[in-house]
Amino acid sequence: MCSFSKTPWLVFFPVYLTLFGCSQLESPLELELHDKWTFKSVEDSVWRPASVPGTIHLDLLENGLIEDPFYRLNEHELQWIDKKDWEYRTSFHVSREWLQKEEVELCFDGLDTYATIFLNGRSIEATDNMHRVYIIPVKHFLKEGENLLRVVFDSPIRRGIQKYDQLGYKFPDLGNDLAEIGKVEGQKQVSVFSRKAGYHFGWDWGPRLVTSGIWKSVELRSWSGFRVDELYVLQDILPDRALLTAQIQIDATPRCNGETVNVDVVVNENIRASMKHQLVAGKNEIEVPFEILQPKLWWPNGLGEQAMYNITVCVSSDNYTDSLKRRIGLRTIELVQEPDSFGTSFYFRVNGVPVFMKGANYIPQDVFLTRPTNRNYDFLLTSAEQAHMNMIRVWGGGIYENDMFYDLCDEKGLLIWQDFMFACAMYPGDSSFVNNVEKEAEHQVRRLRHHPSIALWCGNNENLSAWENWGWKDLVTAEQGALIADSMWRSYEKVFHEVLPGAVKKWDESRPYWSSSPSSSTGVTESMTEGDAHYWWVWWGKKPFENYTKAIPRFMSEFGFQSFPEFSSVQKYTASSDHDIYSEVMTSHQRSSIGNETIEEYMLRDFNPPKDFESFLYVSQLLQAYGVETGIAAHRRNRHRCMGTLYWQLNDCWPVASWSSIDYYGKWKALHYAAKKSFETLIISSEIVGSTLNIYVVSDSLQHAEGLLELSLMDFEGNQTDSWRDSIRVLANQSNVYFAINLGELSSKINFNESLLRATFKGENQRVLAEKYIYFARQKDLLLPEAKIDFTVEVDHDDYLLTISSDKFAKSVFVFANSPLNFSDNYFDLLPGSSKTIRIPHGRNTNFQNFKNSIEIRSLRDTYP
Ligand code: BMA
Repeated sequence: MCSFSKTPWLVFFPVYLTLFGCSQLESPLELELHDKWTFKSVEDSVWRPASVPGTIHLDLLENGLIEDPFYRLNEHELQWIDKKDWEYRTSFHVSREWLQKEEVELCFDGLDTYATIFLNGRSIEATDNMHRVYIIPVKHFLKEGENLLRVVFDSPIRRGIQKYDQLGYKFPDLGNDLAEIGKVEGQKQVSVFSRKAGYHFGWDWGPRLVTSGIWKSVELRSWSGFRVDELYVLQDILPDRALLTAQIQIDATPRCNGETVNVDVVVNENIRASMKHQLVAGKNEIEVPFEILQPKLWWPNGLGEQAMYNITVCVSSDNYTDSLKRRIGLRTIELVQEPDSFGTSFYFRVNGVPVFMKGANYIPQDVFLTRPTNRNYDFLLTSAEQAHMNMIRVWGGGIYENDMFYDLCDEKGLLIWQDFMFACAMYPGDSSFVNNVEKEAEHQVRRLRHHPSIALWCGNNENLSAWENWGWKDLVTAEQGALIADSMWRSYEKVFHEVLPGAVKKWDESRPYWSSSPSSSTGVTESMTEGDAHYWWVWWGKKPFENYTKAIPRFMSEFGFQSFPEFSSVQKYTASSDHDIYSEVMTSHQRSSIGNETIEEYMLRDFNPPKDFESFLYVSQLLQAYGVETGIAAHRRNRHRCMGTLYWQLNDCWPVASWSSIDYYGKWKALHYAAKKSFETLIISSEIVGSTLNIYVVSDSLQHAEGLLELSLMDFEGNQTDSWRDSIRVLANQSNVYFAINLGELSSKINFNESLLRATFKGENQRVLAEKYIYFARQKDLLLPEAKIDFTVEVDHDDYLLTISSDKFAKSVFVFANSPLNFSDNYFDLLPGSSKTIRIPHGRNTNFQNFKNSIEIRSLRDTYP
């Protein structure tokens, strides 16, 4: 579908017929043009089958012309693809009925990126922005019978170089700097000129594979009379009713000038408001007020239901009819920035309630954007929901996601921090660039504003920090002169302080606009006392994880640490001879300039050196989980100051060592299991201050919780040394210390290296509401016993139930089983003499015996030499 999603007429038609009895009316026609496409390089003569939507690399792969770009070093061999021009063509049949319509248009939902479109040999459009929709009136180019459609893509590199040469100066651009592989353009920075996903040019977690192609759907549409172009619902939510206004746009042809149409607003299946309107030729803008009494509100994940309403507008005249549907949620959202004792707050208030945001940063799921299926989208966002996230940040170096992504976020209660697609670079500000951005912003804001999940629009990712704090301004001034530096900053101001906020104000006024992440206000770099922060002193600055407990911002929109994918994933993109983190293949699938050495350095601070490659991968995941959960817990404990924690990053776009919590193949890393626990509504957390161990209970619930806090001190053999109990009332939406223990007193009773404190908060009927094992020594100093770990498996409907038991304490128990699906828990600690049952969905075609035979269990102790 084009810029909006229309009601499939066949679905809506029966309802409409029953409601209004308008069977003879003429409605718009739509035809998807996804068949019979072929492609070739412009200088070639052989046409080969192509997929639309698709991308050049996948077409070459499908035709056996290239090897899997993600396997071993194949990416390096494929850098010729983006230096060539490619063309695609198809033919389609047009009947007389189509040509009798007053308007016929060809609609490209997405072209990547420099395309010239030819219809029956005539050039009808040239494009230069993959984030825009192109709608071309084609009635006069079409003929009855077969029509030939051809799309020629210029090399994005060549077009970038042309722009660079015109301008003659260099824009700082991190993405482009990162990608050494395949760069023929020397020092010329080309990616910033193209309105194309920045990560295609390489990133510190992604390959350099610069695609071209018809990456979204193509459609022929025709209509006569009028068409409903837009429906947007303005909301004013009062305690007992929602006062709504349907803003409707109707496009009418001269034939309908002066004709009266009937406009009905339908909520779910009931007409709520009707009016008559006299059309004028061209655009008609109509507002229809209506109400929903006792509205069900839409809530973020964890706080309530995600109630949604289908709003349909039906417009009909004596001869024509059309309709358009939106699925909306009723809720208020505010970004609250008020002076307080720390500086200025930065939090989201949803339906009047301050909500602590828990989540992660999202990048595109594949470098080849047409590859992820609906199931992949559902899997990833379900994984976020299962980890109790309530916010995802769509990062600015990728794409504005497809409709399904936002529909799923609406359904799962995942709020979206939506960046505009600008990241880690300075961009041009000439009028053609700015115009292009204006059109992109209008299209995307109008497309996405219907979704209750969209919480905030953000101008860019890190452009401001890079300019002000990473030395870019000084570098440009020194290398290219103050005039060029000034002009770069003016371009920045034009795009991020004028054009983008202007588009949000015009099309989506109720939503906040934030000019750059991180920043403390418009044009002012980040601070720990206001705005949002990206804290990279851990990782880039090599500071200890403990720094997360000291550096508490108002809203943490990025922080993170890398790990490797698990061994079964690494096996998919390597040969066994590559199994060394410094092998050529493994280093090629590690794009951070400081990646392996940083993982190793941090690992030795907290863990013993792992005995082999496989153990290294596993310990790297434990390390990442430990680091990030330290940060999450600190942010949540300090929720009076910091009201959000979004770690970097949720997912991967190819198989690689990265900051992700879910690898490219969908395997949850230790971090994802840890995030699931750390983001629970109620958590127990601890902090040592001086010689006191403070036990916190943090609650994101809107209700207080009464219960018993039980603390049990034990050694690794299972002997209980001490215990405490206290009845407590955990206050709603707060973090507080509910118990304190003097460590000095403990030291006489236990050996810190072989003891732990089990803290449990129990509600009615002994139900465990939160639980945490607290350790007193670094993991490498724990005297882990050699535990005997056993398991049994049984089948329970669609799941396998795996019960794992251990005679002694076992740390970070990792279960591997031959299943593409993730488990209810993994990488968990087992208390001495205890057992734990985890659930593993068995998916399709899994044979019980094979599954059982595939099970392997390891714990941290097994990685010691
Ligand atoms: C963040 C992101 C990305 C980058 C990541 C890891 O700040 O915005 O640009 O991949 O750091 O370095």
